[in-house]
Formats: sequence, structure tokens, C-alpha cells
Amino acid sequence: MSLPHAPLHGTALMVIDMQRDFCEAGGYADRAGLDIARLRAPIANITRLLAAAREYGVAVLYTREGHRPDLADLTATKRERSAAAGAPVGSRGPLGRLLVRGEYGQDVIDELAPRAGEPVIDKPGYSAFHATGLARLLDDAGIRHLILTGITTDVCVHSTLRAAVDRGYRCITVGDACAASDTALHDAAIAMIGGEGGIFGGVASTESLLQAWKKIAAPGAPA
Ligand code: C5J
Repeated sequence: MSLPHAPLHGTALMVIDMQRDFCEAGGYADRAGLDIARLRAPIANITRLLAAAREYGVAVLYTREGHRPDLADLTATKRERSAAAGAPVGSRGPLGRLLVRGEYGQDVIDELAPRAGEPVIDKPGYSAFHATGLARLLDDAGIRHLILTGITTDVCVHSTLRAAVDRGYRCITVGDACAASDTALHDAAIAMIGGEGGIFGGVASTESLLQAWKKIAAPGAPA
């Protein structure tokens, strides 16, 4: 695992789509036949990273996949695909309408709830840059380094990572703070980051990142 430079300032810890719709029974992922126990696996490591980021002054931001209640931002392809998966976006379930903004299921799980002032980006696509104000928000905050965590490694984490790399952000994906329903897909998604000398940035473990931040934050450490 490589750990590229990860400064405290100018860096954001991204918590991608840790929503009830992906992590709780009756939500989108459960209905689509995904393994929600696997999708919950990174909660403990994300909790550790959030605590450290908040202590050291690393910016924290969240994303939530979700659509307008009138589904005007739902493409026909995603509508058809989600229906084929058995979990049509906008259909009703025990957590509310699947992946619809403002519904109980679309919100971040209680265990990782955002703190006041931490931005939450609602995104209709898989990439957090598609049809959102994320790029502007990062620019305004002077953030050029992104630490990616969340779910699913193979879909929204990777789509966001690839879009970020194309925009020139320096990215680290925290392998054990991400998950996919299918571990083979998780492993492949993590492995492909390092190809061609790190084509999609670096990969770190939670522990290695925490150690790196601790060192940087130590009194007297060079900025
Ligand atoms: C999916 C996501 N897998 N957040 N969304 O539909 O990865």
C-alpha cells in the first residue's frame, strides 16, 4: 500500500454514501440484493477517521446518493437499471421512497451522522462531481487532496475517484474504510488504483493514514 503526501490542511475526508438506503434492512441496497452486512463493515474505520479528521482540522464532507422527489433528475437508464435490480428508485419501502431526497432512508446512518457545518452533497449520479456543487465547494475551501471512504468501492467511490483524478485532485482511497457487496469487486477496485504507477492515486489503510496524520500533527512537525 502506498501513502502519498496527505497534509492536514487543504485535505478533505470524504464519506461517500454511508446512507440507510445502503446500510439498513428494507433500503435500496437490501432490496437490490446487496449484502448490507458487508456494506456496514467500514463503519468502525470511518468512525476512527472522522474522529482524527475533526481533531486535526482536516475538512470533512459527506455525500448522499438521491434524487428529487419528482425524479426529474433520474435518467431513464438508471430508472430501468434500478427496476431491473428489484429496487426501483422512487418506489416505496419501509425506510421511505428509495434514494429520494428528504426520505428517512436517504440520510446518513446515525453512527456516522455529520456534525453541524460539515457539508453534505446530494448527488443524483454515481460520481459526486456530476450535477453537484462539489468542485466549487472544494475550490472555495482550497482543497486539492481528497481522502475517499464509503460505499460502494466499485461504484460510487470509484466513479467519484476517477472524476476527481481527472480534475487534478490528489487522492487517497482508504481500502479498509470502503466496501462493496461483492468482495471480489472491492478487491479489484482497490487493486486497479495502483496500476501504471498509481493511475487513480494512492491506497492507504486506516491505520497508516492515522499514523501519518499523527506524525504531521505532532508539535514541531514541518507543515
Ligand atoms: C450504488 C453507490 N452502488 N453508492 N451506489 O448504486 O455505490
